[in-house]
Amino acid sequence: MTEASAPALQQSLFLKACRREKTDRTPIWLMRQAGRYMKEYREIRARMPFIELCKDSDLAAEVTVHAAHTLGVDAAIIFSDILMLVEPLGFELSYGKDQGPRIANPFRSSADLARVRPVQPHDSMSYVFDAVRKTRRALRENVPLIGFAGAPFTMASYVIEGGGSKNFIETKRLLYADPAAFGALLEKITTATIDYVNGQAAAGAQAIQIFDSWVGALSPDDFRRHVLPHTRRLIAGITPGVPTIYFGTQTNGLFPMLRDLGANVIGVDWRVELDAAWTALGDVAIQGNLDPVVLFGTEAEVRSQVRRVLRQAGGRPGHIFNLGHGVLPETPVENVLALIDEVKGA
Ligand code: 1CP
Repeated sequence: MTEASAPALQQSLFLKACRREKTDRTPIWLMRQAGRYMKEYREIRARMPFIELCKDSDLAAEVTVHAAHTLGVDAAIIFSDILMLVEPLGFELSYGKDQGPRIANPFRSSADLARVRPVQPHDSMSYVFDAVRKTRRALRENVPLIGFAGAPFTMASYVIEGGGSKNFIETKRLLYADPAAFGALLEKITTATIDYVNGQAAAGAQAIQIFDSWVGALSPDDFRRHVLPHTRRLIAGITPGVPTIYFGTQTNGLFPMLRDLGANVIGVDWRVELDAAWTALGDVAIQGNLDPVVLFGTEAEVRSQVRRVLRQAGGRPGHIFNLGHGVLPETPVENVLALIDEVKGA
């Protein structure tokens, strides 16, 4: 039997919820559960740059497993970054101290298409597959491992802007001025991403999350015409039987279209009531949706907001508790532990 099909894993709370089966309690994990809010992570990062840490499969596995086991969450996520895939695509990636990602040679026009390379993930991303194998081996047998990648639009926004963005002016400028070049870029990213996430599943990841963190910047019409077909192709290309989570923020206006993506689980942020989101999204599992900034409040407030989210889920099968976006760097660890304790005790 392959590890991925081991009964303890397949009967885990998280994978049952992905399949919308009834569970004894609501499973929980947290986006960015391994990161700067943890002392042990800051100590490792003091010794080495972020990209080096991602490429050291032993340390990457250790960071994932340490976070999952100390928090006692119901799933672990590979320690990496959505932007790592841009390197083999032909972009020069760096992370400044306490800054987000920077790309030195951004994509700005159709002339740049020629330098976007096809990716052979088994060569260029083998360090991630090694990390998946090592992490899977070290995790408890009932804790599923989530592999991940960025969605085509969110990835394109980084390579076009050259980093994070507020208004996505360069991204939209290209989309409106040369939709064919924009489409060709998304096509190349999508093809590379399919092979990349399937490689993670083959190495031992039990589920795949697609991060579309910035998709909420698009109008519904632009999303439908220029982005949705690529995202749907990505999800359709994921190995059958591997549950897929599609996560975005500020996606309320896109809900009717997200039903067509083919994902098993949709992640929603706190800008929408969980029960309203579920009604709009229909027959899917739902992941979310506590505001990560609630964790900066009192413990009593954290616990009361957890109960509110659980009330909204209303005991429907297929709720995976999570934040509406990642844990922020300055978050008090005690409140993260209180959050998890409240979900588990409910
Ligand atoms: O130590 C450091 O200084 C680096 C901080 C850091 C970390 C811990 C970055 C830089 N990435 C990560 C890890 C990471 N990134 C994980 C694995 C850890 C876990 O979840 O436990 C994952 C799943 C990601 C995914 C990721 N990277 C997303 C999607 C999720 C989200 O938060 O929206 C995005 C948008 C990124 C880009 C990125 N990488 C790093 C930063 C600070 C950012 C965001 C920058 C921006 O605002 O544009």
